[in-house]
Amino acid sequence: MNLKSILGRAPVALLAAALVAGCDPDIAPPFTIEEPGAVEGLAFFDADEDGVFDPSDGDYALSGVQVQFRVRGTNQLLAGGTVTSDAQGRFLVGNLPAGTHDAFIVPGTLPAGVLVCSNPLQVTVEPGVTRFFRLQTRGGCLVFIDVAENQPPNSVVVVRGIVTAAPNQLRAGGDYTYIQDATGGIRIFGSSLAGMGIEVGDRLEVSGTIGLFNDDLQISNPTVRSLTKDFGSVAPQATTTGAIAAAGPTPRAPLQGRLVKVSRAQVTGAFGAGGLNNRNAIINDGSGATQIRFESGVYADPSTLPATYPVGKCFDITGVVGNFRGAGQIFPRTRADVVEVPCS
Ligand SMILES: [Ca+2]
Repeated sequence: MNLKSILGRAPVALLAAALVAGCDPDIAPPFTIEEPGAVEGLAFFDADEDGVFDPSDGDYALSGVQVQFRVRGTNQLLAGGTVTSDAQGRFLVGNLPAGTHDAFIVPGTLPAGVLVCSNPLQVTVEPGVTRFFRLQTRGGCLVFIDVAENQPPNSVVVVRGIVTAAPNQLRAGGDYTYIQDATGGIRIFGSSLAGMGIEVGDRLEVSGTIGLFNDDLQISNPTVRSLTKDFGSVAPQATTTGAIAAAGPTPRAPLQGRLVKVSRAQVTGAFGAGGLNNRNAIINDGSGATQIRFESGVYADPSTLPATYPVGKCFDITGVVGNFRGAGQIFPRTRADVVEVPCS
């Protein structure tokens, strides 16, 4: 015996009391259940992400997409509730009970690189009415940076964050950009961002491919989706050389890709010494040794580095955290990011 058959015979006053006593207000009262309704749908790739199907904007219909209409919040299929889109992307399912149901898009029936950003979607069926249902798919879904970082390699991801290192700061070719959101920071790799006027403090939304380069996590082949000038600032997180070194072997460590500051770090090995690249030196604030690396946008010519930052001197250093094959590094973005301080 289901809820409807119980309540269907209950006095109205009792039913009202039951509803007041805490029944889910989203569930339509059973005595209003009437004739079934229908859903007519259109599955399409929304190239310009405006929610409207317009082939002149590059949108196109998707055939063969299977949609399962289910009892909301469950895996239980509604009778006759499985449909597949036709060559025009259209589908029609009739005889659905009135109410709000889940429309679950069977992921394997979407073409490669096509995503739904929320699955299942909700659709409300009204009695005696054919409801139109836009099944919007996209090339990517905006996620937090820490979610993007944990996607399988070569996944297309969409992230948005405040720029902490602008394209032309770190590398002369303009191919390193760093952004950060509340969950983390990450490098955007690609010179296509240079020349767009992107500056520190802008908010940047990009799509691209997540992956590792020399064990450092980055988003490659970026496409800028939006740029908001002067959005805000990111304060460097105080950290230690030991913490940067400890994060080095873990590409998805929270510190990786973040803007940080270490204080009173002493240069303990000369640039290029001990088999290091001549842009790298060992620094230590007493918590453990890590590397500082000056990229070509900060010093085009690394030959001056040993004299500018000699062994034994101490510096407060702001920069973004990365690693090279597991060795933790801090990358100052400008020469002003490195300030000499007394060692004690
Ligand atoms: Ca569109």
